[in-house]
Amino acid sequence: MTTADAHTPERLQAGFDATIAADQRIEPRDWMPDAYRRTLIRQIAQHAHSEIIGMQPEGNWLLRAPSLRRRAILLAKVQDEAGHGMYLYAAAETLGVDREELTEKLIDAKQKYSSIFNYPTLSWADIGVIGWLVDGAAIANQVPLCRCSYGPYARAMIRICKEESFHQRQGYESLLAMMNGTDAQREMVQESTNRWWWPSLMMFGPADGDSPNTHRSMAWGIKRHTNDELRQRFVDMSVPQAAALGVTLPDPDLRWNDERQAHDFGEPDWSEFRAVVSGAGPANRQRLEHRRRAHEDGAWVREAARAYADKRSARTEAGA
Ligand code: FAQ
Repeated sequence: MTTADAHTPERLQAGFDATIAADQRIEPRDWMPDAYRRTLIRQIAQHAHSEIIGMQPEGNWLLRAPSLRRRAILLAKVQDEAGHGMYLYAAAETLGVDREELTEKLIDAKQKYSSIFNYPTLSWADIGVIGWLVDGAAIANQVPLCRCSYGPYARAMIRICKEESFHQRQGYESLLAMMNGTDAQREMVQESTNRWWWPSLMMFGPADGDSPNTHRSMAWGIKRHTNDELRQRFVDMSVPQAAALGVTLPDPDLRWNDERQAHDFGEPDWSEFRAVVSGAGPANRQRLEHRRRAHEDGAWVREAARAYADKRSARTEAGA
């Protein structure tokens, strides 16, 4: 076989298919179908944007945390989220897109971010519940992504999941402290759980029958489970945690099904999900406006960094 033969479209596709079938990783230097590249850029960019926008609901409570210890923990968590966004933008860049371009698409509302971050944080209990339920759902969804077929994404996810695990625990621990406090604190935790439960279930995406991307993403080894499988796993995981905490999950249809060895549960309000995803959620406008403003305010930092980099490379060239 000549080198030219090895690069025919059929052979390139066959090489890609063989790598996926052997459950090995595709790396940036490898040939990949355009649709695989596009799907990864879409998912990784949405994921990165979610981490960056996800800093806002919690940032809202940084100056109102009830103690220095709680503030330090929350600050560390929000900083981790910025870091996750950076790892993910870097992973997306290995696919040939530019972080600047992705940021523009986010602030122009041309790319999505997770629906969950379009809900407001109304009480301090929301910070604990975000750790418990939102990070809990993120972990259920993201641990399988550590085995994603695209190497840079899979490797970024390993580190992210370790940090998400700390995020989940700090939230749960903060709720335990409140549940051991006053009646008013217990009511606050229950009220917050009532508001966040259904939006957390929506984080997993539409029901399998309405998910246009799942089938192909699973065939490519990007997603390892369907949206409904992961949602079920999250419900089964959360029920004993809610019981240990002493809160009630706001779903009258939630019960153990012995035959399925899993919990039955009610249907999320999919019309609400569609509204939030299409920009009409309670805080969509506020989140994007805030992000846009932060981007404009940061222009001088980007300019200074560029000028510094230019100066260094000019010096290196002069010295060479
Ligand atoms: N929100 O065909 P599918 C975090 C869109 S990070 C908005 O099922 P797919 C950390 C979907 O993009 C949370 N849009 O799509 C943290 C698609 O639209 P498109 C983010 C959604 O990709 C914690 C359309 O609906 N995590 O929480 C949502 O196969 C605390 C059809 O859907 C990730 O991004 C949604 N919930 O499956 C930070 C994980 N669901 O693009 C701060 C990686 C679906 O065709 C504080 N992503 N859509 O126009 C994934 O696993 C997948 O992309 C899914 C969606 C499962 C989210």
